[in-house]
Amino acid sequence: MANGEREVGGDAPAGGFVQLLTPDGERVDSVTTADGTTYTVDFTDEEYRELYRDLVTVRRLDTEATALQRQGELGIWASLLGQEAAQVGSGRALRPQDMAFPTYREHGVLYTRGIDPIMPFGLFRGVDQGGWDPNEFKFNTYTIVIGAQTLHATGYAMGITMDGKTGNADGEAVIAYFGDGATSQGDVNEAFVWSGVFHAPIVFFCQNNQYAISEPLERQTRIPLYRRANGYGFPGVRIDGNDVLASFAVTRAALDQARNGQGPTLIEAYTYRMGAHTSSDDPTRYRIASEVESWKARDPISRMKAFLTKQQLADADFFEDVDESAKKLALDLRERVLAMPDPQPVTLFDNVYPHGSPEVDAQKAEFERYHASFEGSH
Ligand SMILES: Cc1ncc(C[n+]2csc(CCOP(=O)(O)OP(=O)(O)O)c2C)c(N)n1
Ligand SMILES: [Mg+2]
Repeated sequence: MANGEREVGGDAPAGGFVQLLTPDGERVDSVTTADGTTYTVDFTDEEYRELYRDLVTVRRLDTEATALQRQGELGIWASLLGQEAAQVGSGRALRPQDMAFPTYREHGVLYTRGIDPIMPFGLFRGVDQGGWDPNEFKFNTYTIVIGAQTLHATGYAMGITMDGKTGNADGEAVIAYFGDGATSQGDVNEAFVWSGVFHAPIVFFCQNNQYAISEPLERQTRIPLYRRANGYGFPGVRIDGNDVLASFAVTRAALDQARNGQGPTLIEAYTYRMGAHTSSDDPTRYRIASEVESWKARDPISRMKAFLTKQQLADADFFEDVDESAKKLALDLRERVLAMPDPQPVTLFDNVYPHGSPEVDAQKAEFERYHASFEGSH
């Protein structure tokens, strides 16, 4: 079926998208897009169950983070609520050697890379830089500057090509995450140009959650975002971003093409930000409740649960076990966040340059003297 002809239960945007699991939990065997590519998945029963576990776990961790922020334990939180399938599906589609470049909302992808979920919490609590070793986990640090990571990812993808690490089935590939709003940034345009021209081994994964803070999608584009890719000379595919199977299938295929030397792909994951932009935002000021309600019916987790139940792949005990272990992880996370030590103010100057700098050292010394001047005073 052509991408342009597909209508799925009235929930597909005009122009259609790749969907392998309907909101009611019905499995679509395969989808063939207008360019003749057929997408499907071939999971074992256990793999289906594990995907469900991932979805529930990342949502539970996110819920805990939102609660921590509301209790004053985090300065800010950028919730992934509603975007679990886009993130878990694409994250699990990465092969171990693939490198990911996230924004600030990719907690679900981070989880699939095997990073301890505590890692970004220092950043949101304001007690450290929120870092991990990008090379160890093949997951770059969070980027707040909208769109900037698409350029970093493009440079990295061109670099691994020059290093001879691509061009075969075992090669490396790169994925860059960004939002619908980011597509209006110059950086993303430049990343598309360079990747297209240099045939870089990269997948651009755009989570179109319909908003850039308060700005709706129609303020970013007159055409569906995935069609932008045509202008840069590489394929664009739109997927149901609330379908973990479609997210896996299309990302896996695009990454494999990239590693085989067939150049970039733009994936538009059509989804919805169910929560606020961040905990500092009040979405009731710019969107109506009925819109949020209509997206609840397309929830990524309930459709997977419906599928597992209908196919008799899981029973009540399984679902209870998943909920319980997710809760345990979340409560453990909470305890560890509360126990994070406050940093000494002077550590602000650490890690500015890898090998130090006389200027920064001088500023640090002055800062220490200044703080010492308060000693003994009240
Ligand atoms: C270069 C730059 N400009 C502006 C901002 C402020 N800002 C933070 S998030 C955001 C909206 C991003 O929207 P989108 O790309 O759709 O991602 P989403 O937050 O919806 O995941 C903006 C404008 C920023 N962080 N960086
Ligand atoms: Mg957005």
